[in-house]
Amino acid sequence: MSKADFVVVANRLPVDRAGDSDEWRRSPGGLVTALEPVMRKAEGAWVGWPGQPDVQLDPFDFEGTHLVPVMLTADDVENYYEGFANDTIWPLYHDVIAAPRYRRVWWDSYVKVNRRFAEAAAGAAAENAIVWVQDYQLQLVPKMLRDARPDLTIGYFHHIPFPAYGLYSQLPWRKQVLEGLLGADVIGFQRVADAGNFARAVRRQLRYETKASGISVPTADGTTRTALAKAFPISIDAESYIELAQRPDIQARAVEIRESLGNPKTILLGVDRLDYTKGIRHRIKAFQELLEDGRLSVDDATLVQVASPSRERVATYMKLRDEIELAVGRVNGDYDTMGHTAVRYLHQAYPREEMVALFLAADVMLVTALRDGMNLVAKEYVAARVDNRGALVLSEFAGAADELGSAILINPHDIDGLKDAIMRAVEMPPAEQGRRMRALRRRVREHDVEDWSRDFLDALAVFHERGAAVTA
Ligand code: GDG
Repeated sequence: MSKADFVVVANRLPVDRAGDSDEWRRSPGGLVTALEPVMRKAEGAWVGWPGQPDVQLDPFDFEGTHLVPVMLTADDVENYYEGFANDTIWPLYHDVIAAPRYRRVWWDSYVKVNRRFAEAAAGAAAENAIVWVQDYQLQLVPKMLRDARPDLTIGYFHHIPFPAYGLYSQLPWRKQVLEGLLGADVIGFQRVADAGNFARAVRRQLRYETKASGISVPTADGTTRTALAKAFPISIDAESYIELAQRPDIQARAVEIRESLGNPKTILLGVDRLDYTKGIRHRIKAFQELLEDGRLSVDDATLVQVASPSRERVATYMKLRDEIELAVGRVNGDYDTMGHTAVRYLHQAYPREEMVALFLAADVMLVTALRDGMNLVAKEYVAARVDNRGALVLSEFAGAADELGSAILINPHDIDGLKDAIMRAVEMPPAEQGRRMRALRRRVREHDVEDWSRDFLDALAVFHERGAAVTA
């Protein structure tokens, strides 16, 4: 295969293989949808892990994309992925909600695996290609790639928060990670505040100069180049949610869901990966107290919580699952009746159609994240409400709060405030629901995931053109 002019590098390939089947399916992610048109047009390549350990695969083509599998051993999965990425970086970057563990063997594995990704990307990229690296699992790849292939134009997008300097500085490898990221020409963040935190860490740790979004990075030949560190808030494929929400079978399913819950007056909904950043316990606590105070009754309010299984081999996640299930069991034990349940808890993953039916069935959507890069669920709920009904309670600690100001914004640590906000949402008159929902939907439709990738790639194109001018 000839080399590609556009290469995406992500921890995972955009395909899945069910169990021991040999057949690949496109995985249903936002990133995959966002990049599909770009990939097809550019005949791009995608470098990533196929999802199963110890499986060595040759590159292959799938629906117009050239896929370049990177092999991870079971040890790599344990140390690079579950260890450094998900037990060091994830908790540290989410404001140490859980304690990050700093283990040198994990770091060594992270360096080794990042190098493997960088080498695979360097091998797949044509002369002067554009390479777009995704997320916190691969923070060292931009620099490794630039060292190996100075001809490339390199972008990096960070899907999770970048923490304040006081927290970031805990990281024993803080300088190496910053240098790794600064290998990119454009470093994209979800929020303006994340880009600001990054620039501050660069100033404090590396003493590089920053001006507006530009960072002066010294190069090997004694000159400097400018890297751009800026917010590019990610979004969703809004149109596809609208289409699903308009389907009669999905609308009928929403009615059926309400019926199977006993047609309560109010359905409250939470949809999250089972993760300690999502504030699921805070949400359950607030709901439980509202039942206890008599402000809500189990006869007319049910909380549906979908908590899709996530990172089940990481100890913190096992503990979290136990805590949440204990809390759900307590509330239900105290408040369930024969005919009504307080919390319908579902530790399962559902097809997208079922998610949209749930969005349509829910009067109140609860997004109570303690820290979240963006939170796509908030945007999906809004997009699905083609009837302009429903109310969104949204944590100010989720990136989505910067754009979705017409939601009821809350601080999830303030349980009394959260309870009041839930009651405001439950009691919100239809006219106000409509007013707010229209404003929320306008924003999500006007800035969808295609705008996101276009904005990012346009910023990167400026560097690409400059590079072309220098080589010419
Ligand atoms: C990271 C950042 C940032 C969840 N359960 C099911 C299911 N989902 C889908 C949701 C949504 C996606 O997964 C989750 O995205 P979020 O943005 O809410 O959260 P993270 O997984 O933590 O994502 C986050 C994001 O990256 C993108 O940059 O926004 O801040 O943490 O699309 O709908 N989908 C289906 N069944 C489920 O059971 N089909």
